[in-house]
Amino acid sequence: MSLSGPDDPKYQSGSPPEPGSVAPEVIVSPDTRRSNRIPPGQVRTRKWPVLHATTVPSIPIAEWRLTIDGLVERPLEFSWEQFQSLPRSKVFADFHCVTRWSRLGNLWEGVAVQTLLQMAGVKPTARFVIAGAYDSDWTTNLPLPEFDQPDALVVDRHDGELLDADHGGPVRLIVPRLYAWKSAKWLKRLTLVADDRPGFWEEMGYHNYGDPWREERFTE
Ligand SMILES: Nc1nc2c(c(=O)[nH]1)N[C@H]1C(S)=C(S)[C@@H](COP(=O)(O)O)O[C@H]1N2
Ligand SMILES: [Mo]
Repeated sequence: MSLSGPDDPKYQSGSPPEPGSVAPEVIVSPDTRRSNRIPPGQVRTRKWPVLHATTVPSIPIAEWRLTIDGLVERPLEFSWEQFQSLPRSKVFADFHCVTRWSRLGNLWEGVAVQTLLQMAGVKPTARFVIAGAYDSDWTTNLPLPEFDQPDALVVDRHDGELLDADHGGPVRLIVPRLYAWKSAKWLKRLTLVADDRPGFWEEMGYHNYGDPWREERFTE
């Protein structure tokens, strides 16, 4: 089947794409198999809202780099061409924003986080990941166990289309198990660290962990 985009009338009115309908090579995010896919306090949107803290950075593709560093055996840096030549993966996942919208049944394409972690070789002392982005000093912090999952992806395509700049293109992170603010847009750097370091929204009072199923929205 081909997944419909947010502006497709079928998507607007119909039920969300089901995990059973995706191609066999697509990794299915386990939360899409729940009988109720909408976490507590969330409402389904058929559109895809755009949300970020400041402005959309412009990133000339010739200058784009993705770095993986910190507590790894082999620090990595990819140019756009190098990133495009990596083994590719597809993930079917739901996307939950803490401002209470959920966009169900997204088909994400890119390079699996686990592919990158295997290439870099994670040191046993690593416990958290800091995702840095091209919108100045924006970061978000993630626990390594939720980051190091088969459905976490560094993506450049969504529902068959190149990811546009508003939604984090050329490349963003997708971590379906956590609220969407942990899915860094305009991804620049993944740094493995031993000690946690709250990121932009976490410093502003968002929950440090961010599990939508436990409604970890804000720090008490
Ligand atoms: N670099 C960066 N990534 C970011 C943000 C941001 O401000 N900067 N905002 C986050 C928030 S709060 C949300 S809800 C999602 C929204 O993604 P979308 O605009 O593609 O819907 O991106 C997340 N990733
Ligand atoms: Mo958000």
